[in-house]
Amino acid sequence: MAFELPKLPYAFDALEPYIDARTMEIHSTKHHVGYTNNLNKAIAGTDLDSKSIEDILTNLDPSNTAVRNNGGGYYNHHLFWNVMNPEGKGYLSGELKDAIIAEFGSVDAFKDAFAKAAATRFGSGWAWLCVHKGGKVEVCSTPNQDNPMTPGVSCGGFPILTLDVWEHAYYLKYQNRRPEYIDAFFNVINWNYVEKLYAENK
Ligand code: MN3
Repeated sequence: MAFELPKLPYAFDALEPYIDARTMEIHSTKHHVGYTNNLNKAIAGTDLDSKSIEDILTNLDPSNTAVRNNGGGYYNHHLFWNVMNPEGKGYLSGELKDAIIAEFGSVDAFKDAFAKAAATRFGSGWAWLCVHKGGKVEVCSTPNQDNPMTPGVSCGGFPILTLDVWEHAYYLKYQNRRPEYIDAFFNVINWNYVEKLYAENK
């Protein structure tokens, strides 16, 4: 059973001026399509063919680089599209806000920690906010397309917020200015969606 490309939940230009339309178009119709197609090729005819993407990433054989890179690419981008919203829908509130303040001391300190994780990830990768069973949250980053669900990566817990820091995610608009792209991201976070993932996975 092949994975289908998840549809972008808004128009290419919906995140302007923070993330430009051309980047969103190429990112979703070229990069995400590529990961999806290559994941399907990598699992075709294997026992992974009938598994969910969460199952595949949780039980990943790290030496299976085709599934590691493309399964991560498939899942990570789908999450990334959904944690963004044209109006920056909602604001950080409720039990997720409480958990963030418990861990970092303040919302601003959390933003600093997340921005630092994103800025200091050398080369290509992702910054994450994850939730552990019991409700504790963690900020971390992974290289390449690694996902926190996979045992042994430099992150733990269930991912509820993510930022793509591959150059293809920002180079057209921001060139080498990754910190500006990270700042812009905070304007388009869909906190309603992040809070829903927190509540479902804490
Ligand atoms: Mn990407």
